[in-house]
Amino acid sequence: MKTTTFNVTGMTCGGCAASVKRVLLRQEAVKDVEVDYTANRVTATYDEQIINEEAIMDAINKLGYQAGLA
Ligand SMILES: [Cu+2]
Repeated sequence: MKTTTFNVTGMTCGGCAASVKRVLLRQEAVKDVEVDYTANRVTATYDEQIINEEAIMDAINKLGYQAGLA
């Protein structure tokens, strides 16, 4: 299990935070997600054998936000 913090821009409210959280938790390999949209931060805990940082960032980007490694 690995925990990574991503820098995510474009989130403006609790609804954005909830969307990001929902889409990541839909992946079975993602076990926990914490979002602080005021700090542009998303921290995810996941099974790194199944999913990697790029796939997590892709999922966030598909929602219309811009994810990078923090
Ligand atoms: Cu929002």
